[in-house]
Amino acid sequence: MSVPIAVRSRIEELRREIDHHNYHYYVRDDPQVPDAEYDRRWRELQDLETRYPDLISPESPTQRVGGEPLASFAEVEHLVPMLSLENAFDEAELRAFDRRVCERLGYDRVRYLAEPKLDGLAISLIFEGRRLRRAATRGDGRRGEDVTAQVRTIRSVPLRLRGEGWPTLMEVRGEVFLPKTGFTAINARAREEDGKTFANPRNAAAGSLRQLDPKITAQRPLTMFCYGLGAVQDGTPASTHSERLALLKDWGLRTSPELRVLDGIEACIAYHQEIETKRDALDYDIDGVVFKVDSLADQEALGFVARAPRWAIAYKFPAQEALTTVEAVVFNVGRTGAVTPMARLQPVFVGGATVSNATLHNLDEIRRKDIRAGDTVYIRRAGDVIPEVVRILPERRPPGTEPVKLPRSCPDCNSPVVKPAGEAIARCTGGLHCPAQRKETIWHFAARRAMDIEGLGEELIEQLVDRGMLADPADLYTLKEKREQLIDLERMGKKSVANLLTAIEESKSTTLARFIFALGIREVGEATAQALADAFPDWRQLRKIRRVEDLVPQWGVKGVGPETARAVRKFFEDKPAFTPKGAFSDWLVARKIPGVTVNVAAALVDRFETFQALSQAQVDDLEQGIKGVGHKTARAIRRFFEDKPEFTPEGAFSDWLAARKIPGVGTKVAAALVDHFKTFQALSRAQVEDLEYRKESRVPGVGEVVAERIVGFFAERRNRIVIRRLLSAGVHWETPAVPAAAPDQLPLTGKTVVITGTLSRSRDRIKSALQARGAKVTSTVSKQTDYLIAGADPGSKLTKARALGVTLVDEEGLADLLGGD
Ligand code: 0OX
Repeated sequence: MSVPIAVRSRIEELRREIDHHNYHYYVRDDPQVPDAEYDRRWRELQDLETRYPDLISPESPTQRVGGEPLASFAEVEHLVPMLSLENAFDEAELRAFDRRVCERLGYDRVRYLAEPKLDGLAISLIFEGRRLRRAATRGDGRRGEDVTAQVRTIRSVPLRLRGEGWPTLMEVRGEVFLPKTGFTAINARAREEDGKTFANPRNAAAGSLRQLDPKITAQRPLTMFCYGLGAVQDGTPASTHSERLALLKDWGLRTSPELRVLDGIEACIAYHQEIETKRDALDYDIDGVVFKVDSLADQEALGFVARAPRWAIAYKFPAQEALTTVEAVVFNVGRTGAVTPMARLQPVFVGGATVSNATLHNLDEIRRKDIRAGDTVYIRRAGDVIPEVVRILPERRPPGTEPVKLPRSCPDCNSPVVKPAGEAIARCTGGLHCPAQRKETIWHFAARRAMDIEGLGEELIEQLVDRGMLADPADLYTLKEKREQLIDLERMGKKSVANLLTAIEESKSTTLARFIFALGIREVGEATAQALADAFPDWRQLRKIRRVEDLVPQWGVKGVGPETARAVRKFFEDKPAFTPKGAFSDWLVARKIPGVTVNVAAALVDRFETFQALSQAQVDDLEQGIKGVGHKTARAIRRFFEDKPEFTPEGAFSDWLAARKIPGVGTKVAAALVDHFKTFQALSRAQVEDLEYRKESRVPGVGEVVAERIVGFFAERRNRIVIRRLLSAGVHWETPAVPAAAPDQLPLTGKTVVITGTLSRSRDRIKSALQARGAKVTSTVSKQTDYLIAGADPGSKLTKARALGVTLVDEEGLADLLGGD
């Protein structure tokens, strides 16, 4: 196919542009165009290459990921062996290196090139002219593995060099690695997919590069910093290592952004310190700093010993990982009540310090890593981060170890510890009185959005608690009796003590919502506290709450969904025949007495009529003329009754119901229905809405979980004591005029209200306003409904209400109903 010249040059132009943007994006970290611009060019190039496949060349940016998975990696020989580095582990060793270099060269001081030592994989690239021809792993230094297809997927490795003046052939040496952020992302994905995660970025980089299928490598955000050259043919003149690296950078290879040329050893020591401080902030793992004599002539003069050059050294940081054993797993309670596990370790020197504790984060993490007391573990201490257990060595686990268990009660206050299903964190329920949580509780209580005690900051609370002057929020109101002690506190002048005491006094006058929020009930934020205060303007009603249902009322029967509810309703609409005898008969069948079939049961009930009579019947009586009952069945029945089976009319009713084969009604649901409605009559009259199980929150934002927290909080005797002390110290708020009255005297007591359609206020708000006035708010219109509050687009509820003659109320009418509120 003939290709128009214009297409040829457009393709070349697009490739150049894309290479250029890749270079700025991946090598210089400095994107030049928005992603969309880049994508547009990319798509155009792809389109043209699809239309003119003859023009596809291996150097095209679209061809980074190509080819089939390899069967194995081919072994290749390096043109010049890849050397290794001598190590220095302390300053003295580094100084000794510098002395040796100076002596051999006959100088007082030497210029060094310095850069961080990457913890990745050493790779050698071969460029012929501008073209990348081969990439190989270090291997044993002489021979490595051909990973060209894999390395071509690394965006910061150019397939064609930029600029000009490249040698006819050169080996570029550098380190391929995975940035920390990429490592986190890969592991997050692996955790979701198959749970097999990498222990560290180095392993992840190695695992990614050693993929026979380059398509997999392409999905890993690997990158490469280049730090030197191997073989060079017809090289460009450069007299120093740093000039060489500058050339590599101009040609589009990535070099370390931390590269520095330093004059003399003192500068090297300072640089090492500087990088160590920076270490955690770098987005890649490093394990030291490399120093190289900068002058190439001096490098040559120094030469090699064994496989290591005399002109370079790695000054390593203290190891961040070490092996030790877990002596015990203990639990600590944090300021917020979080109960967190810690490993007590056989002390070990790691990352420059002795470590004897490591965080275990939470129980799920312990399970995931399967950590037990007695295990040998890798621990990691990076910078200022709390040491953590990386993994265990299963092969070193001694016999008789036990999985870690969560303590049942708080180690600090003995209150129960709970771990809600689906949450990682276990918590102490001690709330207001747990010593571990004191500071946080008091701080929250005094916060601006809570009781708003000005001048009571974290630091002061810390001091007051540490000196035993405060143990819970109620103690704040007796602080005035300790005025002298307060003045003793550091930095507390008389005036600030007076100010603090005034602020505490003033905080007594508050609002109910603030007070509820200040109690620090878990999950009860400001909005929920406000909603609770609206729904329970009378605090005593809230305080009395003992059951989740008081906050989240339930209707209908558990286990009955809408379809079952309709099926039950339909069943009873057909007026099924129900007699106590029939029920008794079904009860008998359900007992599964050998030989007692439906017919036999019916015959037995026909003959004996009552449970009493049948239960006393002897084998002889049973055998006499009952159709289908032989001696064996008669004895089985007798034996059954000798065990004194429990018989109740409800039980029989329930068995009757279960035997009716109503869709969705098995023995469990039947029992629940009977338990709820008790009699046939009541159940047969139940409407779908009486049957269907629903729960509805009475207070916006308070679902079952929050309700459980509230119930749990008030159930704790010690919390109630603190509250009583707060109130008797004089904490008070204004109770709104409306419903301070007893519930049976509220304006809407006894009225049942249904809300439908769209109204100007949220349904939840209207509902709580109605409830605050004593109304019962339900969700379905029935004969019991007194008012239907109908907003815009009311739907079927309005039709039903009209049919039943229910009073209809619009927005305006609602305002009247709420007494102009
Ligand atoms: C690194 C690194 C490793 C190689 C042999 C002589 C000098 N891991 O970051 N090696 C070298 O150079 C050595 N430089 C580095 N930056």
